[in-house]
Amino acid sequence: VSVEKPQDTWLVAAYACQRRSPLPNNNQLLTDALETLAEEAHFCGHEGRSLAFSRASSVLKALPRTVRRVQELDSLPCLGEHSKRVIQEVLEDGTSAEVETIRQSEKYQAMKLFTKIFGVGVKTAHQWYQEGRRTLDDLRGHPAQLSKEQQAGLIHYEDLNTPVKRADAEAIGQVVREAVNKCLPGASVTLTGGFRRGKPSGHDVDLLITHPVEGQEAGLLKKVIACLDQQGFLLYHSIHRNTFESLEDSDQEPSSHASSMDQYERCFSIFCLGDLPGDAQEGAGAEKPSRVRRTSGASRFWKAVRVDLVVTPYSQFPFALLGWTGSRIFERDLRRFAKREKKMLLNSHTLYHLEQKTWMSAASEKEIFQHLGLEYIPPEERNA
Ligand code: DCP
Ligand code: MG
Repeated sequence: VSVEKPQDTWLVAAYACQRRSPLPNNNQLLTDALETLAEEAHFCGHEGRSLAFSRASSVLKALPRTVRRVQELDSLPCLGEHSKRVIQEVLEDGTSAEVETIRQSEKYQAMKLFTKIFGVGVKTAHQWYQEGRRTLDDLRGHPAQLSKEQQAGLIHYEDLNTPVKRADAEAIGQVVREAVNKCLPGASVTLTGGFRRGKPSGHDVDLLITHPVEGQEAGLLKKVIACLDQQGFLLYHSIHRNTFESLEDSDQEPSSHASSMDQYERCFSIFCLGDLPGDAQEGAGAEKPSRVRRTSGASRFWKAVRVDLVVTPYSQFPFALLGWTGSRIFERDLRRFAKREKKMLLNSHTLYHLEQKTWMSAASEKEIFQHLGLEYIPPEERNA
């Protein structure tokens, strides 16, 4: 009589902020398929459906090895019938007919093309699609209908859709650090977003700026931008004012709307990443002074890179750092966990206890995890 060895089952927590999701992702073929479905649902305005596919994908990113059979997934949370069917198809055939049909569809391709333009969201992309536009040239023909941001996005479309390498992100971080320190000695610049999670490349460079003396950071962003612009680093920039009211000073409760957009003073910019000054090349597209360092590419000696600069008061810095490190699903589940399991509101500024009606301060990310009763997950394991 043989005793059947119980099948190894994976124990995976339901909230992404309770899971460790290191790189690399061992199930990329499956997560790519599920993320296409999530994206398609998002393009159609079906946010709940989109989130369900994103969550299914995220769960697979926590698995320590590649899935071979769909039965291995029985113990996992967040996997609905539809996701499982697609996973099974990909495991058996290497591809899912439903996913391939979406990828080939005219609408998906146009929406993808348009939403990859800096400054274009799903709403605008959809409107253009309805108007019968399909290509970037269809848009270039009507520049007056585009915002300044979108115009810059179109001009630099190819560069901005080429992954940014870590070395380039660090070079830009250093340039910003020098400018920041010239404007305000003692201020710090922290590389966040996907690069802080250890990703080797990303779509942009996310930088947080703060100063240990609260209040010193006021007015800093304008000066830093002027300094960078003067040196020829900026191809485009737009500053957005801080609209976050200090709620601690009022008796108002924070909005329970789980907004993912914070209200720090920030600058959306496009950087010019190129050769060191002095190597300036003649002709061939070297219209812009080049600064950071030489990048590959034969005919041109600079490239455009999206950079977000965000300024935070020191006391809010740990919340900003936690909120800007991501991943998106990790952030979403942190906020959902806080609200549903702990009756607390978390955003990129603060943590508020809804029942005790108190604000919870934190000097580090670790303290925020502690307030939430969560095990600390380092940035490298937040790739949910
Ligand atoms: N973020 C968020 N919700 C948003 C926008 C951003 O929670 N609506 C947070 C989580 C992201 C981080 O900010 O991880 C940075 O945003 P990015 O879009 O730059 O995302 P990543 O840096 O993770 O990805 P990429 O490597 O593509 O830049
Ligand atoms: Mg990023």
